[in-house]
Amino acid sequence: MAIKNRLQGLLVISVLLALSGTFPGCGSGDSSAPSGGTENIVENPGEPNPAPPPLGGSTNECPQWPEVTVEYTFLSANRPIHITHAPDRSGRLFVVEQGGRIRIIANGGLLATPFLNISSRVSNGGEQGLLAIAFPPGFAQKGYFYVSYTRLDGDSVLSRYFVSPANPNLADPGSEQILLTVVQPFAIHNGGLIAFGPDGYLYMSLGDGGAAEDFQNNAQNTNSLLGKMLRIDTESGPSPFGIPSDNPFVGENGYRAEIWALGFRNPWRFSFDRATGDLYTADVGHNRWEEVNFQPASSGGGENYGWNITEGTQCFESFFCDRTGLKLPAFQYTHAIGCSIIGGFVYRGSDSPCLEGMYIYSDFCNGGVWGMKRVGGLWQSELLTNTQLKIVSFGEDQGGELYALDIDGGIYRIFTP
Ligand SMILES: [Ca+2]
Ligand SMILES: [Ca+2]
Repeated sequence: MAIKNRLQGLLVISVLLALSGTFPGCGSGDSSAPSGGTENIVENPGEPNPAPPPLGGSTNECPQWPEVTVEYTFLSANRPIHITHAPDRSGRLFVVEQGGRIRIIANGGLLATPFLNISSRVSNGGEQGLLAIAFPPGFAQKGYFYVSYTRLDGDSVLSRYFVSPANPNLADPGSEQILLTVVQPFAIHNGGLIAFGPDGYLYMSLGDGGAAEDFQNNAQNTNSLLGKMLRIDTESGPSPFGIPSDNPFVGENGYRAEIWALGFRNPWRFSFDRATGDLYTADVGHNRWEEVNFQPASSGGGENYGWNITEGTQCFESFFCDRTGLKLPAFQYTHAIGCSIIGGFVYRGSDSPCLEGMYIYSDFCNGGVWGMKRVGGLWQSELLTNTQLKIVSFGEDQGGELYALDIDGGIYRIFTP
C-alpha cells in the first residue's frame, strides 16, 4: 500500500482507514480497501527543511492535531446537502435539502415552514438536486439571494430569488431570475456550489459534466464552462451578470470569460478562508486520488488544476503526460483511504481555538474528519476523528463555527472538546 512519489511542492501524508460506501456517482466506484497504519510521506525535495518549532515557553497548549467531536445537534433535514449562514447578523443557518427545499435553523430549532421550496423545478437524486445557496454582501438590505440547482432536464441553473418583504424567513418561489444555465451532458459531475468570495464576486464550481474519464474533454476545453470555477459579477454588473475586468481570460480568443480556473473533475466543495481569502477547492477523484487544491488570495486566477491530464499529481491513465503549467494539488490521498473528498473550511471560529487556521475536510466514503495545515511551509494532514456518517458537506455559521451534514439527515456540530 505504500506509495512514494517525489513531486515538487508536495507533501503527502496518508492515513489509511477502513471504509465503505460510495458517493453517488462522484467516485468511480472504487470503494473498498483494507485498513492499515499511517503511511506515505512524500516530502518536497525542492524546499529547505522547515525550522523546528520553538521548544519550551510556548503558551500554545494545543496538540498539533487535536481530536474533534462531531456532535449531533438533534436537528435533521431531508437529505441535507448544503448549510451556510446569511451575512445579516440574524444568527440563522440555512440548510439546503437536495429535493428542493431550503430550511432555516433559528434559535436552535428547525423552522417548520421552508424558506424556499422549488421541488417542482429540481431534478433530484444522485448528484442532482437543489445544490447550494449563497447570500450576497449586503444581503440584509438587498433582500435577495442565489441558488444553484439541476433543473428537470438535468442542466445546471444559477438563479436569484427574493425574500418576502413581510417575512424574513420566507422567500418567494415566484421571484426567480435565471442568470445562467449550463447544459449537462450526463447526470453526474455537476459541481454546483456557489459562494461569494472576499472580492464580492460570485464563484461557482462546475464538474466536467459526467461520464467516465471526461471523454468529452470538457475540463480542458476553455470554450466550455464544465470542469471550471467561474467568477462573475452579480452585484454591480449588467443583467444578468457582468464579467470582472480582471478575470484571467477576459478578451482571450477561445476562452469563456467567466472562467476563473480550469481542469476540475468534480469540485463539489470549495471555500474561502475568511481570515486570509485563500481558496481551497477539493476535487473528487476518478479511481486513484482525492485532492485539495490551494489557491492563495494573491492569485490572479487562471490556474489549470490538471484534470483530465492528471489525477492528483499523476498522469491520468498514462505513464507520460505534459504537466507543464498545471497546478498540482496541495494535498492528495489515495483510494486506499476514501473515494469522494468532501471539502470543508479553514476553521476561524472561537469555540475551538486549537483548530484555528486548520482546514477541515472529510470523505463521503468513510466518514473520517481530517485536518490539514501547513507545517513549516509543507502541507500535512491527519485524521482528527472517525464517524460512521455519510458526510456530504460542511458549513460555517456567522461566527465561523463548523457544521457537518449527513446525507441521511443529521446536522452535526464540530468542535474540540
Ligand atoms: Ca453532469
Ligand atoms: Ca487536479
